[in-house]
Amino acid sequence: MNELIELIDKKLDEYLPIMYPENIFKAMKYTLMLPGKRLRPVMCIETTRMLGGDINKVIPSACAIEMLHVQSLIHDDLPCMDNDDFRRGKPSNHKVFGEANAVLAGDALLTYAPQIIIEKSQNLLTQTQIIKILHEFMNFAGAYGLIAGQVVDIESEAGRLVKSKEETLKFIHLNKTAVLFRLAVRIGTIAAEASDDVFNELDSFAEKFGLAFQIYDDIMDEISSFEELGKSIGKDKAAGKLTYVSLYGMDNAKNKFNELINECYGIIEPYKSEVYSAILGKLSKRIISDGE
Ligand code: GRG
Repeated sequence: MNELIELIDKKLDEYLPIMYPENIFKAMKYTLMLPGKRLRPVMCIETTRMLGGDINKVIPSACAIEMLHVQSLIHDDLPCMDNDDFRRGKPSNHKVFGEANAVLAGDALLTYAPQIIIEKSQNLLTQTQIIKILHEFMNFAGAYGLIAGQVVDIESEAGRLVKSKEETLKFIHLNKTAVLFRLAVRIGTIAAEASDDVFNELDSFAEKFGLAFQIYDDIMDEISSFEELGKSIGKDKAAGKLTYVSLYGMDNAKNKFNELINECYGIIEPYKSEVYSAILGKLSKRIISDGE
């Protein structure tokens, strides 16, 4: 797992040389190179590996997913969105580079990510695979995915609910969080040329993982610390935000998290992946340790 993270860090650094005008590249690289968990690119690469594919073929796409994720973090922290001063243990992008540059750095990462997929996959993947991957990327990043999740999140914070609280929360979790895990696993599966059945099974795994991960994030916002998370905590509760914990209570949140993680284990077990076992184990251990 650590070797994979080192490989991803090296490639991200290599793919993004600093050029003129330096400020934009520095802003893009600042949040990108801070120590995130790299869960999405790790899951993308591990999916290809455990399906018998060549991991080198999927590294550019895995890095592109991290760029998209980082773009969403930079924009999410802006004063017009979640207004967070810290990210990955350091001042957030707009605090260091100013709001205009943070908006532009996010935009630049969002457009550079598919460019990397196209340029760096040319001799590794077929044209059909590249087009499929780009289609997945656009679909999940746009108004039918990540952006939809963020819009409904903002609307719900302002008390504007079109659907029930339960339906709204599920929509936000599926679109704001689960989509990027689904994107990672779907692209890993495309690169490994796996069957449709495997594709659908792992897609369902990624969706459950994404829902569990957002519940984990909601729980951590209440029980964790700035030192552990690298971002401000307790903000959701203070803002009266719609979260799994605020809607269903802490005990139910933990139960639902455990249920989803068990379902994830059930799907992934036959693939005998040490990396996936480590990821699932680490998340559940943290939640279990809270009750001790
Ligand atoms: C795609 C154009 C476009 C816009 C994005 C701002 C926005 C719209 C969406 C926000 C998405 C968001 C920030 C979701 C939160 C998901 C989440 C739990 C993030 C934390 O992920 P970790 O813990 O973070 O994996 P690290 O820093 O470890 O990578």
